[in-house]
Amino acid sequence: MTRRVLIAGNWKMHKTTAEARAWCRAVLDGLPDPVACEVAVLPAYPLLPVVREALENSPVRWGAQDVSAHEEGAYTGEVAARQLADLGCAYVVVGHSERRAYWKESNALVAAKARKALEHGLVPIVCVGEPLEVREAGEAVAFTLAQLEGSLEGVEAPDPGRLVVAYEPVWAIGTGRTATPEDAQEMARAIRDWLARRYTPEFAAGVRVLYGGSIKPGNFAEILEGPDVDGGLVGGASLDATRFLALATAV
Ligand code: G2H
Repeated sequence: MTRRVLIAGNWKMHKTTAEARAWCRAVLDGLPDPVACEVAVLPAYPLLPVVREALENSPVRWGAQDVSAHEEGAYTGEVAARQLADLGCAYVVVGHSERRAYWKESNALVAAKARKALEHGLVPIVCVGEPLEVREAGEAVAFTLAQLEGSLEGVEAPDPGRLVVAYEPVWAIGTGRTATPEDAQEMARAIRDWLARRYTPEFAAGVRVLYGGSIKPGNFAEILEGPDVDGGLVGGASLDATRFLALATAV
C-alpha cells in the first residue's frame, strides 16, 4: 500500500496571529504545485481560526496539538474534539512527550483522547518514544511498543488513513540530537509489525509512522530513506517558513 509522506509542523507554544499569517503566506508562496508530500501545521489553539482562514482551499492542512478526552461540559481550559472539527482541523496530536512529562498524561488518557478525536473525524497523531536511560539500557523497542499498546487501548480506526503514529524519542526532542536513520527505521518497523499484530497486516501497511525529534533540513532526507518512515513531526525547524519549506520539498 502506498503511504503519502506527511510533514507536520508542531509550532508548540509559539507565534502570534501576525506571525502565523506571515508563515502561511510564505509557505503557500513557496510550495511547489503539485506538492509531493502532504503538509500540515499544528498551531496553538488561538491561532487555529487564523491558520484556517489563511490555508483554506490550499494543499496545506491544519490541526491541533492536543484535545480533551471529554465530549463537552464543565472542563475549564479544555478544548473539545468537536470544536477542533468545527475549525476544520484534520489532525490532532495526542500523547506528545511534553504532555506526558509536564502534565503527567497516562497512556489511558492518551487513548481516550485518540478515541474522542476519531469519533469526531479527526486523525490522531499518537506520539510514543523512550527516554534516554531506556535507550541506553537497550529497552527502547519494548518500552515504546508497551507505550503504544496503552495509548491505543480501545482505539479502532475505521481505516489506516485515519491513524498516524509518531515515534519521538524523548532524548531527541528539542535537543539538537537526532536518532540515526537506522534507529528511526528500526523503531518504525517495530511499530508497524506491532500494528499488524494488534490490527491486521493490511491495516498496518497503510498507517503512516512519522519520526520526530530535532528534524532539520540537513538530516531529514536521510531519515526518510527508511522504508517504514513516512514523514516527520517537526518542532523547532517548522517555525521558520523557509526551513519548513526546505523539509517539505526534500521529499
Ligand atoms: C518533537 C518535535 C516536534 P523538535 O517534539 O514534535 O520537536 O523538532 O523541536 O525536536
